[in-house]
Amino acid sequence: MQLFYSLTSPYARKCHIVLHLHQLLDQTELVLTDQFSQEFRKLNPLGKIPTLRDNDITLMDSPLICEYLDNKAIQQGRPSLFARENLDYFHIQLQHALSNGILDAAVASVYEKRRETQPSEYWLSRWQESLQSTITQISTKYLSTCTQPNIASVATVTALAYLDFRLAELSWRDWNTALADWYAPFTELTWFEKTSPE
Ligand SMILES: N[C@@H](CCC(=O)N[C@@H](CS)C(=O)NCC(=O)O)C(=O)O
Repeated sequence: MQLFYSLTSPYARKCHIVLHLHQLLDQTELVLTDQFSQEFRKLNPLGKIPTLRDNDITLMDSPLICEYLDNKAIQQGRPSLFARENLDYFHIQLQHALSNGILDAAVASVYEKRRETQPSEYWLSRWQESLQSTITQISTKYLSTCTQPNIASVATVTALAYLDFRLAELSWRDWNTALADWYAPFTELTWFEKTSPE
């Protein structure tokens, strides 16, 4: 398999973490990618990172890529990170989706701040409001445990790490100390350190 990625893409980092947790790294070539390259656009017409290629299938969109990797790991005898056939399945998918939503709002804010013209205060404050309310909802309703990472905890950790990396001025820990306490131990784990952009 080949994972087309960049060191700073949080969506790619989530897939990279799944490769670590599922011990699939030795079956995967990590290909550093420039999203503007025409070669890459032939592979993924959306020009979005990450993209996964495995034999004759090419997948984009990190939730789909993570699910594909999870399938592969199950076939090799490892337990699912998606809690398949479990009552928690939809709760876990919901936390995954909310965490991706944090990434979408955060990445959009970063792009907006890089605009050559004046960034839109309207959009920046809308995205900040989404970040703040989603962090509260995840913290009060969906937190999964640190001892057994699953796709939900991986996605939330990835999203919070991206806020630290690109939007540290938001000081998200001040919005929710419970989530900050939950997050802290993850930052000591090997898979967190080995996939860090810094
Ligand atoms: N929904 C996609 C989002 C991927 C995405 O937006 N990736 C960014 C990098 S962080 C990208 O490739 N941006 C380039 C662009 O939008 O042209 C996913 O979950 O993989």
